[in-house]
Amino acid sequence: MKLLTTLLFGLLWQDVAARTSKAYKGGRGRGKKLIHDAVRRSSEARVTRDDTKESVACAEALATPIKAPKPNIWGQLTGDEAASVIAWLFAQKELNLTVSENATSWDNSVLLIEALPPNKTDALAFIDGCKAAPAKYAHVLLDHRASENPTYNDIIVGPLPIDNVTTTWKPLTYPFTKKNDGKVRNLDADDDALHDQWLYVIGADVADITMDLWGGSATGAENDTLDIWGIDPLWQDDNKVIRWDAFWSIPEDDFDAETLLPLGLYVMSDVTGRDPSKWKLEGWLYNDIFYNSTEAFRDAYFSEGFVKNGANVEGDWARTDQQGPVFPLDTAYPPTSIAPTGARFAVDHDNKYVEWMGWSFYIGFSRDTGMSLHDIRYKGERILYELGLQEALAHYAGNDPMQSGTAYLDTFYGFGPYAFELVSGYDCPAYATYLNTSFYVAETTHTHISSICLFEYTADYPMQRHSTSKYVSVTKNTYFSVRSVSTVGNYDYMFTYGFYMDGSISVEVRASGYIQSAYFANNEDYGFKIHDFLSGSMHDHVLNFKADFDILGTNNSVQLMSLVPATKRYPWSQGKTRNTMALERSFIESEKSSRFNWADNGATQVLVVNEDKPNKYGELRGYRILPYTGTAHLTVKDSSNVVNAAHWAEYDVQITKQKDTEPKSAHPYNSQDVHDPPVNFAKFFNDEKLRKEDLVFWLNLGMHHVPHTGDLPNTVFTTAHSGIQFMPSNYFMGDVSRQTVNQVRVEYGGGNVSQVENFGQKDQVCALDFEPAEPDLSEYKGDVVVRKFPYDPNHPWYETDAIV
Ligand SMILES: *[C@@H]1O[C@H](CO)[C@@H](O)[C@H](O)[C@H]1NC(C)=O
Ligand SMILES: *[C@@H]1O[C@H](CO)[C@@H](O)[C@H](O)[C@H]1NC(C)=O
Ligand SMILES: *[C@@H]1O[C@H](CO)[C@@H](O)[C@H](O)[C@H]1NC(C)=O
Ligand SMILES: *[C@@H]1O[C@H](CO)[C@@H](O)[C@H](O)[C@H]1NC(C)=O
Ligand SMILES: *[C@@H]1O[C@H](CO)[C@@H](O)[C@H](O)[C@H]1NC(C)=O
Ligand SMILES: *[C@@H]1O[C@H](CO)[C@@H](O)[C@H](O)[C@H]1NC(C)=O
Ligand SMILES: *[C@@H]1O[C@H](CO)[C@@H](O)[C@H](O)[C@H]1NC(C)=O
Ligand SMILES: *[C@@H]1O[C@H](CO)[C@@H](O)[C@H](O)[C@H]1NC(C)=O
Ligand SMILES: *[C@@H]1O[C@H](CO)[C@@H](O)[C@H](O)[C@H]1NC(C)=O
Ligand SMILES: [Cu+2]
Repeated sequence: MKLLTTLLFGLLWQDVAARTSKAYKGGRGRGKKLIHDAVRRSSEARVTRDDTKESVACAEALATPIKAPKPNIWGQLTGDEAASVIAWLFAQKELNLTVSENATSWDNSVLLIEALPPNKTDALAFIDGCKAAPAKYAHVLLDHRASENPTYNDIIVGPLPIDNVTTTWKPLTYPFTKKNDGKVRNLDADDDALHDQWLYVIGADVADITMDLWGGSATGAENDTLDIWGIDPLWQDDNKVIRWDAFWSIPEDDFDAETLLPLGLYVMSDVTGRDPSKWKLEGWLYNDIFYNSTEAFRDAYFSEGFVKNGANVEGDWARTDQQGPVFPLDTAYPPTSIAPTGARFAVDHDNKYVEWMGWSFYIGFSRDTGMSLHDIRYKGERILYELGLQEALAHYAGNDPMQSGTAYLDTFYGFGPYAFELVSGYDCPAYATYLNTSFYVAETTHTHISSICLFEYTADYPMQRHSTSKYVSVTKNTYFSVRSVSTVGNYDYMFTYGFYMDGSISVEVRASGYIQSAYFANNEDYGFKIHDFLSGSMHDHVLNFKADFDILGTNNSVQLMSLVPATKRYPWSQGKTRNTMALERSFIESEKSSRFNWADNGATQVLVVNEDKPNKYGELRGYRILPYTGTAHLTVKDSSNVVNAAHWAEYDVQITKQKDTEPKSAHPYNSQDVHDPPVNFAKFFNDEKLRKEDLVFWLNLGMHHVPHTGDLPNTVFTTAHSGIQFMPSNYFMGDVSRQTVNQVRVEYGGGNVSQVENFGQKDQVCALDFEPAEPDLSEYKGDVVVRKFPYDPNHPWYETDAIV
């Protein structure tokens, strides 16, 4: 059904009538001002309008096309560039590459081709100066498996465009702390053998037990009702590679509930080396009893007195569809935000460049971390050179080896490939402007249509207000959001960057999706019991963000300003002391003291300032960094799982001197060598001076998540969220949101309004076609895939699964 509602845009003013405290009883508006009234009753639009206004159709909600001032140097490779790099790589005989579709676990293949981000040094000369754009290089990741010692090899290929004379490749090492040959060992090289020759063989071996316990088996057969998978990262101590795997029920329908269906049986194996015939089964754990062989486990199982626990089985409790009686009125359409006069921002789609109300920025995208923002400026003055996710850790704990051994470092899976198409009207308002993202997989480029959304939104609270007996002044809080969602396995992470009219920026992450739960037995100290045999396994989500501030240039300092209790005697205090408070200021001098947590009671302001450019009052212009919806760093000390692979997770705030050799706090394969990972963040801290330097803030968002019954079937975004704000601190000479016309001042007195000042806001009438608010979701697509080798750009196809 198409519902046509006529809305009058002008002064939203009817609420004034409700102001009883000011004894207002007057008429509604004066002459030129319109009254907005779009109340709908009994499905009949009842509209009050000024008949002199012509009703025209509301504008298309598309962003104004613009041209970015400079090309996006943080953008992706074009399809042709990726195709030329892959063709060139296959021509380099020494790389000994096999096309992915024909590669076995003993062949070398190409895992990734993407643009290598430029060094900041070169980038600044281009974006701030008149130097040419930095030379473009491809970052290539090879899966080197034709070896007893398989490795992932990072190499750099370029400069682009490819030509057969000047193009070279060499190991990529400068962005990593491990200064070897750009290689990290690959513990997953024998993934196929692991399932076919190891886990399913074990599953078949104990099929008598699993049939008896749960009426199913995990043997790799079509009729399996059980699954076996385990810890990540693998145990890597004493030069061995040890895995613990758990048995899980496979859901009977399409709901992705497997992580809610643990069965409480765990098997340990030594999978060191590439020869599955040399792998060893090290034991079994059931109900907190360890058995050192399958034989010992079977003997115990079939002996008298063996305690068998129940199974977690799927049901409506694990399904997300609507359940229970429908609430009265819930089938009526809920209030919906619209953009009646179209998008009020401008976008260069090709360059992923955005301008809105004084703000501008470029959007980058990578396989590891998804979207990132670059060269964020307000009125042409850069505030951040780079803002983006670095890594996400989900560190579990439990009495059992599965939960105790789980500490996902999610860039291993990648946020880019899992940033799927957003659901219009649900993930983002239906009027949002969308961008596509692309990434490379196995000689193809996949495009996820509409996987980044851009939109304005008017908050449910104003930016500013004040009232007196003579006037009321209030300003709308309309902000700009950039959003994407990555579904990494069982979890959905929603990332939102917000830009506000007062010059502040927000970084927010929310989590939904299925929790990874634990079998309940003996896990009381690690979670709530949330279903018959289920524990909501405790875990810390820690998400590291890089914020490379440039406050009025790159010579920046970190000032700490603390509110402290004080006892003071003043000339006027009559000889007595007064218990009061005062400010204490200091600077962080070096990397010796640049890792810390948010102060208790929020008592310390963390300010990034430019000491050389005070304002006219002598105060340092800068930005304050503050948490606003709770953040988290890792509770675990010296984690046995991640060892040196996630030192970035240890503090809330960590500040380093910017270096081209330290562009990222993590590497997607840190989990493959946790003792000696490619990027060991702790090595960034070498006492360098931080006064008047180019600074990078590594900030952690996160949640200490102890799932309760309300996390079933899915965790909800309302409470699983974390955020940080960057707010101007003496940066501007006043609140810059005063520039917006989207405010009103109503003068009144004696019961009459004498003036309604609306500052020239758009005073417009248009007819809203309601249909766009409920977009046609039958147009939702899977991946758009274009093969790059052999390359035929005219042959894309659609694929909805198995993207990595
Ligand atoms: C894979 O191998 C088959 C058989 O050798 C060959 O015909 C095919 O072209 C190969 N695939 C690619 C993409 O090269
Ligand atoms: C090249 O790779 C193949 C497997 O694809 C392997 O059998 C061969 O030994 C490799 N050659 C060299 C020189 O490494
Ligand atoms: C980036 O900077 C590093 C460190 O100075 C240097 O080794 C590297 O060659 C530079 N990369 C490019 C692409 O210029
Ligand atoms: C490079 O050489 C290959 C094979 O020798 C050829 O197919 C290709 O067209 C050449 N590329 C360029 C850019 O010259
Ligand atoms: C699966 O099928 C095989 C062969 O048909 C049968 O032996 C086995 O019992 C079945 N397993 C289950 C769990 O039904
Ligand atoms: C397993 O445990 C039994 C009894 O505790 C012991 O006798 C045996 O040597 C152990 N076997 C292995 C392989 O460790
Ligand atoms: C997104 O991709 C689709 C399919 O390839 C294409 O039709 C559309 O033009 C792209 N949108 C943008 C903004 O590039
Ligand atoms: C930044 O500071 C350095 C010395 O620390 C100085 O040489 C340089 O000129 C300063 N840059 C600016 C833009 O003020
Ligand atoms: C308010 O308006 C009423 C009706 O126009 C008028 O009688 C009254 O004097 C006005 N009061 C003031 C304080 O202006
Ligand atoms: Cu969680």
